[in-house]
Amino acid sequence: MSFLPAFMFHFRGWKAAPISEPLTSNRLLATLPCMETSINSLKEALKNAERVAVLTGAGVSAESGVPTFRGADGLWKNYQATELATPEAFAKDPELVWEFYNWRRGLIAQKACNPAHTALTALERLIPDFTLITQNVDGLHLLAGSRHVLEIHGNIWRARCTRCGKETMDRAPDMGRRPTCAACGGLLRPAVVWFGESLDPRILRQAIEAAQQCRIMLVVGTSSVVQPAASLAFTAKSGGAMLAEINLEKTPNSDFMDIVILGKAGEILPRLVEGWA
Ligand code: BJW
Ligand code: ZN
Repeated sequence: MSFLPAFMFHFRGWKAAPISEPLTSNRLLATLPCMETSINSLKEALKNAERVAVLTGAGVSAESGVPTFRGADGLWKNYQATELATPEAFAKDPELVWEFYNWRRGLIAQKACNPAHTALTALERLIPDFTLITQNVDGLHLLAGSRHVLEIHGNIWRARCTRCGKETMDRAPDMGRRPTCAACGGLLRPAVVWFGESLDPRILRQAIEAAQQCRIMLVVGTSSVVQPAASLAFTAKSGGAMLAEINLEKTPNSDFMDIVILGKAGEILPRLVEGWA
């Protein structure tokens, strides 16, 4: 059997990403008093903050059923990032890369935003100066109604021409094996940021400014291993911000945080915005 059919079979057989380290009832009980205090402290701090930045990652969409990258069943546990999410991979085999992205587009097209996305739209309405920096390419923050969103790793629903650079938005779940530009006929590529590629300097600059100027940064559902996104928390801290992390598990940045709340984004974030007087 060739590589391609096996690859396709796996894509079709994919299930929603499970939570990598489930909170057992014992663990939840053990952490509950501390977690309650942390949630209340963070909520009070948010009520007094004029400027807030939020950095989100794949964990925010996990409860919508969108696979994460590095969890037990994450994309990069089952597939080589170097074969699918680098410019070299695309140059070598654009059809394989498009197959991967078409599969993900088809999957994400069926998903809806979850209470984590909705809570962040509510937080944006409560905070005078709010910036949502997301590494997610699924577009679910925008679908939920968040307005000031910086998609630092691009958007899976956009494609960019490799010849003329023109970008188009296309929500078709399947773009075909070798989609081409309507303007010049050049080969299209997904308008996402692959490993080894620079982030859009304009968007990155806005993200850095938001991190420098915020009073609180929430870091939600990211493993904090991919740069330069992970460093935005350090930028915020250097500017004097309070850092709070919401994740199922500790990350390499946890020790640097002022508050760490272990739990599901879809459960913790709604609690931060409920009942503001
Ligand atoms: C939940 C949850 C629930 C689950 N509730 N939580 C400095 C040092 C070393 C290396 C580098 C460096 N600077 C740059 C690099 C190279 C590279 C990099 O960072 N490599 C590291 C991995 C080592 N970075 C780059 O190449 C970047 N480019 C760049 O910097 O250009 C200049 C440059 C290049 C080369 C060298 C030096 C400078 C570009 C990075 C692009 C990343 N692209 C991807 C793919 C996007 C397109 C696509 O989707 O196909 O972006 S990779 C993938 O990782 C994706 C994500 O946005 C990104 C981050 O992943 P994320 O969101 O954190 O997801 P996970 O799965 O890792 O974590 C999920 C988390 O959620 C977990 O913690 C769970 O516990 C948690 N969770 N359920 C709460 N319900
Ligand atoms: Zn073109």
